[in-house]
Amino acid sequence: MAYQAIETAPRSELRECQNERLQETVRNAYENVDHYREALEDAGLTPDDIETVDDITKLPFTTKEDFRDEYPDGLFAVDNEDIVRIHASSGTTGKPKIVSYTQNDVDVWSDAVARCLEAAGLGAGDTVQNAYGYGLFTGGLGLHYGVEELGATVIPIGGGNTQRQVEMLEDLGSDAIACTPSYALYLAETADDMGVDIKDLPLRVVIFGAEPCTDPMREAIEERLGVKGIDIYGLSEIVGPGVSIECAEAQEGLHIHEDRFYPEVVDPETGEPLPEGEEGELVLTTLSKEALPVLRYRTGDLTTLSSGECECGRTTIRMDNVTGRSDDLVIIRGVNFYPSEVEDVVLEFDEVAPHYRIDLDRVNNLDTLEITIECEHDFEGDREELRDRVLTRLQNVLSFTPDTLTIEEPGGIERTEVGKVKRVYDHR
Ligand code: DLL
Repeated sequence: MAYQAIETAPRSELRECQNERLQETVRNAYENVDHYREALEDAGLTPDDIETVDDITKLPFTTKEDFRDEYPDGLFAVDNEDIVRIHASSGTTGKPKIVSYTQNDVDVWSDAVARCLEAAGLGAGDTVQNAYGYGLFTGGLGLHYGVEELGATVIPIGGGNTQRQVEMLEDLGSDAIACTPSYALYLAETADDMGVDIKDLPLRVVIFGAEPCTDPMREAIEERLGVKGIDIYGLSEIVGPGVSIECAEAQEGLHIHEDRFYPEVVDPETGEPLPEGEEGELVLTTLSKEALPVLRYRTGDLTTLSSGECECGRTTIRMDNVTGRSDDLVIIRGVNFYPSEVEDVVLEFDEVAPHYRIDLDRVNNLDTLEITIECEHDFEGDREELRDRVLTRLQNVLSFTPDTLTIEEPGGIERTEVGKVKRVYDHR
């Protein structure tokens, strides 16, 4: 069962739909957005050159710099009177990326999120506590409209207010909560402090996203909250949450709503398309956005695509959980690693809590790396001995020794109540 028939349709049917929508999207972009008209002309193309999705690689990429250069509305393809909603991305530097929606875009988005929730095992009669921030961030309203579209009940509590969240879980018996993975863990800690065991409540699903979540982190969420953790992915430039989701049945990769968003994976260095199964940067093209058609957007997110029918019956292609971005790569004294690799190692240890931070600095012209971890509440062993074991494991995996490894008391690492967690602090 799926929310829309297209999710389980034969590939040939999906392909036809993609071809048609790609042509319309390219035409919309070319005719209504100067940036795209110029980019296509520079590549010697007209919309007639794009007949099927096999032609997509002829198109130039769109990058986050294009969004910045065209700030605020240079990439919009419709007039103000057709725009019903504006959102913005949560960038950490410079101007945010402004995105817009027509009424039809909002409807398509709500449908995409409803499909996600259905894939996560939710339906009419369920109550979803929405702990994503409401406002310019797409998480809050995106999930909100999806829950309503599904016919389920939404509790629009928004981010933060954690004790209240726990009370709502208890008093209203929410079936699901939507939040970032780091917040799910913070919720568990807060509930512990309040003497509430979330495992005893009706809560059965956490829809987590907006941040990477490694496998050990997911296990910690599932164990502490007594739930199934379902990963939802998306980004403002393409739509917001709802580009893809894991299905509750298999939980083996995230099904992409391919009739709405066309995925490719490319080599992050060269931009060359990579064969299925190879990890690279996810590139997405919107297939039905009216207000903001986006051609071949370089998401920066690293993943792998895999096709083949899933045990849930969906025929759509799946992407691996995103555990890093091409621009997350930490380079320190010539050694490269992704923060998720540190997370993987640290969380192998039962004595260590699923929280960490990485500080990079430069002392006397030399890069330094400090990793801070936190021990679990019930840890009563020798900290020095634990430190040595974690250090040895980090050395083996990263081929690199942090200059300092600090073990904090439980709760010693600052938690993020609202928005996305920040784990890497580069002071260089
Ligand atoms: O984070 C949209 C969203 C809201 C997704 C709620 C899921 C749930 P932005 O603020 O534009 O949009 O940030 C998009 O966040 O390019 C990824 O780097 C990261 N991201 C989003 N979902 C995931 C995920 C929202 N499931 C950027 N796993 C993306 C890993 C994710 N990273």
